[in-house]
Amino acid sequence: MVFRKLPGVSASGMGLRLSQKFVFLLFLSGLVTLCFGALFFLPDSVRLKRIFLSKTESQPVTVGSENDVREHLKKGAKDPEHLRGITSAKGETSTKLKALSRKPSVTNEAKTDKKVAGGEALEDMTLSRSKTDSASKDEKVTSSSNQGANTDTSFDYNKFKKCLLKPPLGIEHGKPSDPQTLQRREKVKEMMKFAWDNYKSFAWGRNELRPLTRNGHIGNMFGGLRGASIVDSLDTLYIMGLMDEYNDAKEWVETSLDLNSNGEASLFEVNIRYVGGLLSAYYLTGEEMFKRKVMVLGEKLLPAFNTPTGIPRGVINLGSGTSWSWGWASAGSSILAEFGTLHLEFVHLSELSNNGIYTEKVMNIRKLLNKIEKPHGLYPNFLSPVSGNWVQHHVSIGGLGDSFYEYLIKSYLMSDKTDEEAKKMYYSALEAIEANLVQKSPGGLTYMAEWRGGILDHKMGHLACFSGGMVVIGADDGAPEKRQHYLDLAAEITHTCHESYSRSATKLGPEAFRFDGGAEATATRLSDRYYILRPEVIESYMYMWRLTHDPKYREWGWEAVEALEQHCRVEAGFSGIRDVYAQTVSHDNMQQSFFLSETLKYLYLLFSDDDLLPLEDWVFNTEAHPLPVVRKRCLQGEGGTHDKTTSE
Ligand code: DMJ
Repeated sequence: MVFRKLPGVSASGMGLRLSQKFVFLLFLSGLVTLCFGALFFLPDSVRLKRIFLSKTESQPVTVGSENDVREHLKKGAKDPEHLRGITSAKGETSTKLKALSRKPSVTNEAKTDKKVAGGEALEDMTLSRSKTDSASKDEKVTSSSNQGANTDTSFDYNKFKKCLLKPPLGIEHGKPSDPQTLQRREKVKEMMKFAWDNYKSFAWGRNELRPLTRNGHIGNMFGGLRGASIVDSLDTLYIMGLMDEYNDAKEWVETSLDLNSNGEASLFEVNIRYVGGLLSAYYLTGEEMFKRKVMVLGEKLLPAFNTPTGIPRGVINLGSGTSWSWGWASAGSSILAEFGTLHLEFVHLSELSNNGIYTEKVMNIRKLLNKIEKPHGLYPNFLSPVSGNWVQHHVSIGGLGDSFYEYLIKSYLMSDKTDEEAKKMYYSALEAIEANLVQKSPGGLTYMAEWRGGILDHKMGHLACFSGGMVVIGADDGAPEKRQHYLDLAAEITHTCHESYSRSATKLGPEAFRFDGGAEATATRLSDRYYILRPEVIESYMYMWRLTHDPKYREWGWEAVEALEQHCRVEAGFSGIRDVYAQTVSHDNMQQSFFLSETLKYLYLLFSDDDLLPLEDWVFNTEAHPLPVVRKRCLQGEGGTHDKTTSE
């Protein structure tokens, strides 16, 4: 191209004068800044944004960090290796391997108010231990959303302590008098210390430890939040008396848990692990910092409820408040086990903040569930947050349904047995489950099948094994003529789950086991054979022990300890395994945060006296974080019910 010489314009630099060049450069740099800045306002899905603002860590090959199909599905989509032996327990994966579906109907009222700066998002990508400034900054944030969920700091912790019937840590931290049990408990404590020390050495501040490669895993479930293993471990370390470790964890939460993240989080996961973990740390220790943190985080979850029905969507951007449904969930639906597993934590958020908004949100979910017609009295797993109707008639006590049922009975127990509605819903749901799903195998094993529009799938997931514990904690409050029946049912289910362990070569149970084609509590598909350090079977042993004191539950728990030691302990932590039927195990290189929060905590409680976190005062959320029974009358009145005969 030929540039013509214009009069008055110098020949150098394309014929521009110095002042003209300066103006041109100024304009150009303004344009570049504008374009780059605009990137931060694009939706997360836009490719350009991903390129320019991409996270610093690539996703490792792991078994999912979450409870079931969800994480597996998402990872599987990106990572074919992940699918080898580790696909969804549901066998319903292949056609649904998609990323999140971004629904145009998303409501995003919080967006305008929140100052979600790309700078903060970028800052969160780096993992430094010197994040004191940004971490404490979020505690100073007052109300940033338009939901008006401000923190009222007037909660009286001393009064709360007086309203407990017993000291949380019992006499001597629940130390058992019998030497063998004590020795076993010490072993579990050593396992916790080993898991923790390795996490600290190799993955500090990351979400989970990858023990074979000795590094950290961040994953994509927590929307940029970090330190899942730290928050999940706080209460376990505290009740085990691992105080140096607890203090390190506390310090990290105080200085480095940055809540100003701007990523896509699972509402369910953030709630059960972070909200649950911080709440129990506060209730156990009285550290105000935990309360401040959890109130900031709780408020960030509220925009997920801005849907036509108030049923929250599964995924929320913690910075902008935008929410989506999981791409793999049918027709933009929300998942029963996700929106049905918020009640306990949200009631406590209201308690601590003296702001009813959290309780309102979860009571609204309950109201809708109560109103809607239920096929055969059952609750299907998928519900549209737009129409409020069921999307598919798939019912399961395992993945996708599980903790919804758990939270019904626990809501009743946590309300000091005043929440009659939760009680009614729980026992009628259990009746429907018994009528439609509970089966007896030819070999006499009781199991909970899955239900697809009236057709039974004779399969039980490891996740469904929590139900032994659930049925036994609710046995006493059922109709008097059914109490023994519930105790028997709980014992039978727990027995079946134990069988799924004892019928494997490793004495650890598979992800899912079947009762058809000649199978009895064994996995028939290669893809169901993995064990990812899940707690549910041990959780049921713990509750069965507490409520029956039958010594076999402690023996079964010990069998699990030995199997974990033999097959899952590696040089730098604990790892899941890919095939419980193979004598020579293949490790999945992941120490799940729920191993520290649940599996080891339940084992420790199993070998402790019942006065360590007594069930009269505490319910465990679905991630095993203890939350106190709310004694409204005591909290609002003068009295305290503390048993003065026992020491702190
Ligand atoms: C945990 O995160 C919780 O127990 C959840 O309810 C189900 N899955 C995992 C452990 O398996």
